[in-house]
Amino acid sequence: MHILGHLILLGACAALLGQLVLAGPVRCKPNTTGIPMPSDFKRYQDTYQKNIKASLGTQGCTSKNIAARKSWDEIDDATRLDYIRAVHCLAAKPPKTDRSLASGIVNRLDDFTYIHINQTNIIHQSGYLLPWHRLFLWQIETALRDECGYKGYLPYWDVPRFSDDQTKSKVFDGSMTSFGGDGAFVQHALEQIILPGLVIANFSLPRAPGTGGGCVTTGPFAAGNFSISLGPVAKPVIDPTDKYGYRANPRCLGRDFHPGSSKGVLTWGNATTIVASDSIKALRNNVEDLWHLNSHTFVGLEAADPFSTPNDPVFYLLHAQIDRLWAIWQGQDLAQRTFAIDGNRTFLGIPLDYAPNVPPSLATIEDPMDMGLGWRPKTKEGMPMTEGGRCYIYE
Ligand SMILES: *[C@@H]1O[C@H](CO)[C@@H](O)[C@H](O)[C@H]1NC(C)=O
Ligand SMILES: *[C@@H]1O[C@H](CO)[C@@H](O)[C@H](O)[C@H]1NC(C)=O
Ligand SMILES: *[C@@H]1O[C@H](CO)[C@@H](O)[C@H](O)[C@H]1NC(C)=O
Ligand SMILES: *[C@@H]1O[C@H](CO)[C@@H](O)[C@H](O)[C@H]1NC(C)=O
Ligand SMILES: *[C@@H]1O[C@H](CO)[C@@H](O)[C@H](O)[C@H]1NC(C)=O
Ligand SMILES: *[C@@H]1O[C@H](CO)[C@@H](O)[C@H](O)[C@H]1NC(C)=O
Ligand SMILES: [Cu+2]
Repeated sequence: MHILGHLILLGACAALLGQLVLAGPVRCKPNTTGIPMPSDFKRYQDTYQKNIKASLGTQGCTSKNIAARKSWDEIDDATRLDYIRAVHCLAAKPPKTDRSLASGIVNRLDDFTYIHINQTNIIHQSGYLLPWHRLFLWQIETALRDECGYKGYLPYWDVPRFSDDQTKSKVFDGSMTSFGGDGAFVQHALEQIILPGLVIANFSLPRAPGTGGGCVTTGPFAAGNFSISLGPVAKPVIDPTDKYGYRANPRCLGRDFHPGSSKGVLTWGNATTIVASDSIKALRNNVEDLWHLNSHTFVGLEAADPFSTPNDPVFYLLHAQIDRLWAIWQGQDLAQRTFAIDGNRTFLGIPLDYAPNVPPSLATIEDPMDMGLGWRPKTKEGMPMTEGGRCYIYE
């Protein structure tokens, strides 16, 4: 290693030593994987962290108890294994949702997938996208900790750091401390998938074939050791007797990686564009157009079904990244941005087929959201990061 390498390593270790000198043996493990965070993105992240820390002290959220949500690539293997264990634990627990709502609900994870299906046409391409998913993430983080003894907090998938090749991330490296890799390759063609429930009959989106298409074969959620039941919902042909895939359909977890949706797309450049958005309208459009769809499309198959996407356990890390980008944007000016909202009350403002005559209208922060299991918070409850029981910061 040349002199500059030593200096950078020393810097990282010195910073670590400063924090951990009393906590036992120090391992100076530099970040050697992926594309380093560029200084312009880091400036936004630093401002967000500084402003959040300066805002603490009210409502029981303090610098002492604030939870740190970290990159999956920056937590240790023991924490990764504990997280994966807790996901399997929820998969082995009975559901809390009334099965008369969806007979295919099998386990505690399906409670989450069910309400996401039920709310899909309200919480995507709408004003509720960000606050609804923020509370959704908090609910599963709480369930993993309180019901399954997970000791850490929700990690995020460090998407832009691995945009060139996501299989270099510990999220998708196929090891037992990852979420497994791509699905097995299955020959398949481009399809039009229909999104049920919108008043535009057979509203459809194209779904291109990727590099997999079959069952995940590696890691802790591989076929044979993990199965899913609800969905798929968005399909080339909708069965009118099971429009939302609520009947049991036990199957493996499938994936269909689309490297082209990541390389040159889910980049630090686009992440920076998002956090640098100058209005809530620009922020929401940038999140949707540059990031949200593309990150789901990258994983593909189950994760790319807009309704039943939480069937793939990596969903929660994918959305933690989106929540992080929103958090960094909010954190540039907490007073002006925490409660900023933009967007319709339904998917692209399209009326729903059970309310075809309701005209498009704009979401407000007073609107109730349906989080499932009877919890109907106002939208504004899903917006702050350090109030109302939420108390976390992205590192
Ligand atoms: C690695 O990078 C992360 C940011 O992604 C940072 O929080 C962490 O401190 C870095 N670790 C080291 C050892 O430099
Ligand atoms: C969502 O669930 C409610 C019951 O809580 C039901 O009335 C409604 O039809 C469901 N919507 C969809 C799209 O499944
Ligand atoms: C397989 O799944 C079970 C629970 O379904 C879990 O306890 C176990 O740790 C998993 N094994 C592996 C190798 O992932
Ligand atoms: C929608 O698609 C179904 C098949 O999935 C077909 O039977 C029906 O005619 C289509 N409806 C319209 C309005 O195109
Ligand atoms: C941002 O993503 C778009 C595709 O959504 C891509 O065309 C563009 O090159 C990306 N920009 C950067 C700076 O990576
Ligand atoms: C709301 O929906 C209408 C009708 O689809 C659309 O023209 C408008 O652009 C939407 N507004 C927002 C902010 O999405
Ligand atoms: Cu969603």
